[in-house]
Amino acid sequence: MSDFAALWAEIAGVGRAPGGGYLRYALTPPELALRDWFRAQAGRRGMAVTEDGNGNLFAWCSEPWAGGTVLTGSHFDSVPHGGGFDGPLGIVSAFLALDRIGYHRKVGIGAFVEEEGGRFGVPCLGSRLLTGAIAPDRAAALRDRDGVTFGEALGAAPAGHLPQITRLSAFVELHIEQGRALTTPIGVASAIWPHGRWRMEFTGAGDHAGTTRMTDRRDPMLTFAHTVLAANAEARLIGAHATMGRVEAEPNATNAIPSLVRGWLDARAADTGTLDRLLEAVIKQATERAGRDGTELSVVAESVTAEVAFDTELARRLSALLGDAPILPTGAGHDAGVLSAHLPTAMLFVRNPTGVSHAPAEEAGVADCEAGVAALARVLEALT
Ligand code: HGY
Ligand code: MN
Ligand code: MN
Ligand code: MN
Repeated sequence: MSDFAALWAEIAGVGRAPGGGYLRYALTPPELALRDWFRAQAGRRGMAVTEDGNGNLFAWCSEPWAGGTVLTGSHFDSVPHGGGFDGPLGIVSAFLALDRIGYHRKVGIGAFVEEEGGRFGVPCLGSRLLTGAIAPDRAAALRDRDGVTFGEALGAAPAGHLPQITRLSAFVELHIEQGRALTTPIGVASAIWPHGRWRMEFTGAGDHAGTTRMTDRRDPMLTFAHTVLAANAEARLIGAHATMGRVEAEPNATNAIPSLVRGWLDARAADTGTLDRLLEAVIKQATERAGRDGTELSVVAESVTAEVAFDTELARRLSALLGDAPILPTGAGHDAGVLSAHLPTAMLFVRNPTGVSHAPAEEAGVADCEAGVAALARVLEALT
């Protein structure tokens, strides 16, 4: 068994979900088990482990936060029934890359909390807190589906912005590629599409399914259904991506017209202008339809992530170092995108043969993962 396969096997069973994929929500038992594993791996390598008071964990070869340190790493949490590579691949690869190049370097490994926003709703919550991109009070008050707040799950008020982040000389995140764009084992990221999550609440009048005449209804499910179709159509028209993958209905009964439907719009586009136009078009259609249905619509932006252009020089340098690895953009969000506003940042992508992610079919071949470790080792060696 290769070094990669052996280390990967240690975590592959953690948080496997009945029904397929993984359930590794932030700060729940499977994710906490992975954090313990992280501490043990760091300890085995003589690395000091620190926490930043925001739920992010770090292992350091050198003095924590020392000037000129290169940080690498990713996240352990998953979306519901997500793949096992999205996140953990970057952390496992980081330990193995250091095994190759030695621990005498100014390198740290980060495990960022709640990257997916799968539990508390805001993606990249840990890196946003660390960089001051979200107020600690707002983060502390975010609730999961059981009503538990992030502050309660963390066991303390989040510490918020750590100015020492800017002392680091670079952040390099290795990540599985999440679409069908990469046909060689390794690629380098150029950009992240601007994207966001909007909670749309459609309010109508709850009533009896059997006795309410069709003409007397104010059914928010109709407005929601129209909005789902409109989002899809507008995204196709504009050349962007729109998804409504999460929905809640109240009272959620077969024999009652719902009083409320809550649907989340995930919208992404190659540039901000296109994203703005998409959002405007979807809201316009939803509002018009609400007028016809006698329902009401409110829209709340839960998180908006601006377009990220990674450091062009660094991307070119890493591509050349890796034998002219392709440089490509992605529609997926990453902690690297948040950190890129504060320090030179790059991402390495490992090929995904199924092209599927955020679903159980996400895959990466062992040989490609080994190539990823070798690539990250070369990069860390060159940057330190
Ligand atoms: O792209 C996303 O949905 C998340 O940031 N991983
Ligand atoms: Mn993800
Ligand atoms: Mn990820
Ligand atoms: Mn992501």
